[in-house]
Amino acid sequence: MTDSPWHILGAGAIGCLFAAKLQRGGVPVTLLLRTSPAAATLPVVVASGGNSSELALPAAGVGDRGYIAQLLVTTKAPDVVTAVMSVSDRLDRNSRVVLLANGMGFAAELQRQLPGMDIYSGTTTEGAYRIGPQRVCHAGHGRTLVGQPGLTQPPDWFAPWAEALGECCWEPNIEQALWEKLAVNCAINPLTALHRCNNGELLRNENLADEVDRLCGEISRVSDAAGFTAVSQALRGTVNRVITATADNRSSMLQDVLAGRPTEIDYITGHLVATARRYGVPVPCNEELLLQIRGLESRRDGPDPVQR
Ligand code: KPL
Repeated sequence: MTDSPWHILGAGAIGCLFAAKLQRGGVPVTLLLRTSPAAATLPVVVASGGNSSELALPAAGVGDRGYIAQLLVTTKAPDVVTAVMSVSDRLDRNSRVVLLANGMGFAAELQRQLPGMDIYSGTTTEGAYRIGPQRVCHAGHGRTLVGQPGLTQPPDWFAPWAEALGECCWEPNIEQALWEKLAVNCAINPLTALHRCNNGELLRNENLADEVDRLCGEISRVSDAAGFTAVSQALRGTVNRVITATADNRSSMLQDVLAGRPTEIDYITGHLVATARRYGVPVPCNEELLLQIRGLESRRDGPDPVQR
């Protein structure tokens, strides 16, 4: 089965970047596209640090037939469950599924819909964005963590991944790693989307910095209640470090809002608020942001004029 291709669902920037890295490292891949492609391979260009390389990546349609032994899902969070369910008749209990999307909540949702499925979760700080159809800019080299709750040692399939992807590690405590990323995203993404500012503004602007403080206080209390004390203790420092390292970036949520796309708010702040309710922890600032971003989404009428 380790020779079977990794089918990649979600041929956006991260999907194409991972497909290219895996194929270059000798791991077979197949991009799964919404409609069956005219040719068996798709040319994908990856630009990085002034150089660019083109690869011919095998491609197929989600509606095509054939067993899927290994599936990597790189869609946006709200699309994960629907995307996997669209190929569920091509999977069985021996298939392995790696979910690499921002936010939390979809893995549990999927496990409910596909009981017994071998699901892994990942989180990455690789930075990539699309510069055209099948053209990706690899903007920042990052680290990828993959794991499965309760599995301390990496399974056999993981070694070729780690080799092909470079900075890619097996994470025995993947739930904590996902929670830490969620906590950071809760503190940064909704505020930047609401105020339409780059990440760095959250430290430069005093009022926004105070808001980040309040959000971090609430997120830390939920983290403690949920048993992620290591995350809560370091949170404000971690958030400051991420804001500083990504000061000139637009958060993914701001990019979604500006492009008139649905955001990942329900799987970021929505997941935090649901967890807070389960533990009876008040999180009024996060609840307010959740409502405001949902409000922005309901008024969505296409791309922001500055983006057209
Ligand atoms: O993960 C991010 C995102 O934008 O989704 C951060 C770390 C906030 C960088 O922008």
